[in-house]
Amino acid sequence: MTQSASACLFCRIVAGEIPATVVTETDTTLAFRDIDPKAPTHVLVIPKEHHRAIGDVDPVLAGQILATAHQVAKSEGVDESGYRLVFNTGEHGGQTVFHVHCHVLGGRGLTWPPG
Ligand code: DGP
Repeated sequence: MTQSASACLFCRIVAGEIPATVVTETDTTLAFRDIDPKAPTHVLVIPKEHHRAIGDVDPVLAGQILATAHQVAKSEGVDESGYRLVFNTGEHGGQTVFHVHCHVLGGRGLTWPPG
């Protein structure tokens, strides 16, 4: 962790200091709409606890993030048509917010490979 939790954008969303459109939450995770959506469904699922990247998350919490992501796909109605889960990680992965987050993308045909 190179950023203090108090300075972290997503920790501030968890704390209610910065508004976000919350889709769902659990004891350990929060799902909210991306501010700059790249698909009709674009939701971010984060752990409420600050961790920099997916490699820093213990397997139980990682599973909770994935379970919430799947729940979001169902509640958004994209689980049947298909969707994509993405963890951008580090500089080459395109991570810009260093609080681990899972992008849930769906609602249109997504291309491959990514840019
Ligand atoms: P990444 O590039 O994987 O680190 O994605 C970070 C995402 O966070 C990006 O898609 C835009 C989103 N984002 C950045 N700032 C905010 C914010 O203040 N609110 C919300 N809801 N999303 C944000």
